[in-house]
Amino acid sequence: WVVSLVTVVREYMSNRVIVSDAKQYNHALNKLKKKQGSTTLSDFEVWNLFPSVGSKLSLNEKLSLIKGPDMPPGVNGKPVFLEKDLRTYVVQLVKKGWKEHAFNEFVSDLIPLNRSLLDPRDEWCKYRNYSTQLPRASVVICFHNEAWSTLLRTVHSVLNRTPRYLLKEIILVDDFSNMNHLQDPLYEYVRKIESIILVRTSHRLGLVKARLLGIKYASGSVIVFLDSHCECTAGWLEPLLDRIVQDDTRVVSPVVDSIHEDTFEYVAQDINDLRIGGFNWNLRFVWEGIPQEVFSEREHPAAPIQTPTISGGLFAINAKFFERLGFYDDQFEIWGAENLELSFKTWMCGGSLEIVPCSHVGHVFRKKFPYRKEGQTFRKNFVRLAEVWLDDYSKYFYQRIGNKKGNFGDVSQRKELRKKLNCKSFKWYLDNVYPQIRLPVDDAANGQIYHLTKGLCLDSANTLGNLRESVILSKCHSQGGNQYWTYTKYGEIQRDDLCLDYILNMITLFICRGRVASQIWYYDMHTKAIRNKNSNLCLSTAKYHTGYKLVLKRCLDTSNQKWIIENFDGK
Ligand code: LR7
Ligand code: MN
Repeated sequence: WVVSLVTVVREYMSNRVIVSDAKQYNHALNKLKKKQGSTTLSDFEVWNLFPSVGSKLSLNEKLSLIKGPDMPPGVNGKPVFLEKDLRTYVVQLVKKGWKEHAFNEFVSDLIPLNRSLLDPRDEWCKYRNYSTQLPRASVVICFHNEAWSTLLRTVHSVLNRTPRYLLKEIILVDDFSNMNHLQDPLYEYVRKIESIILVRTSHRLGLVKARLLGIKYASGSVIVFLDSHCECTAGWLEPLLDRIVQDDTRVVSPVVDSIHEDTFEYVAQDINDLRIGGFNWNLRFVWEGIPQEVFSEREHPAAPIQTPTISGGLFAINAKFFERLGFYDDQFEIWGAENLELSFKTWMCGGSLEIVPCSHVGHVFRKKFPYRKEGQTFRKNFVRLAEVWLDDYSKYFYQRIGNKKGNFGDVSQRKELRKKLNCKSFKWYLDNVYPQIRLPVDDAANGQIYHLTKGLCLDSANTLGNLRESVILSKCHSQGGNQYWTYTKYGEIQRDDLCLDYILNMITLFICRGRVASQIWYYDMHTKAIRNKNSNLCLSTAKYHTGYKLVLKRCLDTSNQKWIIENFDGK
């Protein structure tokens, strides 16, 4: 790839932890101090100094928009609520932010770039003695059209909460953004900050190739990756580096806390109810609880814990070890699969994965991706992953995508790498690292469930929490995915650990509850009816002006109650 612009600026080297480094900011700060004849500024005054690019509103206007007394907005990670009755042009600004970023950019812009956060660490963490030989880290942050305030808050949180001697540099990789604030204004802003390298790609690389590019500029012996909408908390880096200095084949992840997409509240995970990483047979990363056996053997809830997978965005890895693992598959496009690739190969090729609960980093979780078109699946990435690492288990993934692999390119080099590194089998990984995995039930029927004549399939986007309309009827597409079901020999209709359920008069997906009657569905091969055991009602189509809906009705052997469960042989 061609790099169009590289800037390394080390204007003022100093050992102090810099609170906020933009020249413009310091200049304004000094001016204000002089004017007031004081040396300290209130939080409020500091907040007022930050130019907010997103909303060009006056201070008074801003103040009038925000509910509640907290100043500056978002202080200590608190949520920011907007007043109910906003002027039309403000409503428009808020809408625009949501549309462009799928989070509340307007609110984010109201919060200082260097806002304070509470220390989310357990007391146990604060008395740890970390190695005196901690390595230095290069922090790589890739972004495509990120909002100004989330990107720079990520950067400032690193600068503010990382001891200088541990931070080699921050590498910002701009993956061909076209938003104005990320052009000259970003360059002007970061060039005044010591130890920031801004790399821009000359065409859209996608997150994996952008990371590979960032790695080339990393000179620290450890590389830390962050998404471009994160906030690091006190002492986040030391415990990660400490695990790596003890064993450089460890790949370690902080606890990923949540920054609310609407209010930007920082919500720390309770480490007594810690989540670790798993995956499902769509090859998507999922969060899971800690298995009981592991839980009871732990030294302390804040002690590092091994995990089958990591979420992929926030982690630290020894640069040499990463190189030995062949970094990432460089044919991965835009988004997805690299997290599991790294997870599988770390375990299979001699390393290990850990979550370190003494390290907390927040991330803005969002429900959709602004850069992703509806229906775009990045299938190629997942097929490449399955081809290289899953051995015979790849069949479970292929069933999920209707066995349509598409053109996934050449994977021979990645297979060679696996051989050269003498990596263990996927079976070994499942048996030893992820024994709690749910294997698809082989003796059940797997596939679509569709109406006999209407060409409509049971379809669910699989989101727990949205009971109403979580299961719908849509045109059959034979691509697996949201129309892929498992009909077990006990009569459950499942998707991973969720079961088709009839509760509160709603047909929905709910956690499988051990074969309760509301989750048992009898299929009659002759009448083709699907009858719910608890209610004794049958699945039916019902016509509405918006199209067909899935409902339960008294069993009457009518044409709207005739279904086919694919691959069901009557057993
Ligand atoms: O073309 C692109 N170029 C980019 O540089 C597309 C994205 N990106 C950047 C983007 O600006 C962001 O900083 O890549 C980063 C990840 O993209 P997100 O934040 O839009 O997606 P995400 O939060 O769902 O990403 C999760 O899954 C991805 C799969 O490829 C990556 O592994 C992300 O790093 C991962 N994020 C996390 O693990 C954060 C923890 C939350 C979880 C789960
Ligand atoms: Mn993200």
